[in-house]
Amino acid sequence: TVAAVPVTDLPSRHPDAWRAATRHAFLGAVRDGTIPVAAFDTWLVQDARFVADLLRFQARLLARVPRPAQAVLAGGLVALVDELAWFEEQAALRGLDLGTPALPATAAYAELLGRLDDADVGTALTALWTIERTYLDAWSHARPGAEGYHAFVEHWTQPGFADYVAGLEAAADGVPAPDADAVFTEVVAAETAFWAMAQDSA
Ligand code: HMH
Repeated sequence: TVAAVPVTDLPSRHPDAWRAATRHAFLGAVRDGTIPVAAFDTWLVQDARFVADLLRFQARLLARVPRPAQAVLAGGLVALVDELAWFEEQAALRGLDLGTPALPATAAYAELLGRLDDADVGTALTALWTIERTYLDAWSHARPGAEGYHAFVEHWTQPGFADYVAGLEAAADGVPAPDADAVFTEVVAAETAFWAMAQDSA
């Protein structure tokens, strides 16, 4: 058997895919203020849907992770419940309807999360780490963010979020995935498609 790959090696094993997901033009536009308001609002509504999908996925995954990973996943679940409330507040402030249907990239990402229910635990944990690590790095690229977007950028680059991602790293490395590269590239492609969806909507 081949030695397991630590998850933090995955970005450098797939540099082009990683760059596409974490240096996307959407983030650059949030940083420099050229993001069309409609594109940002589309992102916000679709991401609220994604967070609701992720919360359900993570609840199902929590039920089957080994003992040491339980605390980090449970803590993350509570954070996702708060996160949904935060999205609801932001949507209300901006007059957005969170009942807007899922766009194709959101629906495809939900379908990927559904398939991960049938994957081994190591693969699902590597996917979860990739989901969150991509977000942390992507929003870090948008720092400090243009006027009006600071709260969003800060939200996703808080030290507490980085700590959570570090916890997920330990959880994922505790249960090696049979094909970490495959699940990593699939998740990263879904993240790239998600940014592109928001940007192309405007
Ligand atoms: C698309 N990926 C996407 N949205 C998010 N909120 C996260 C990751 C982080 O939870």
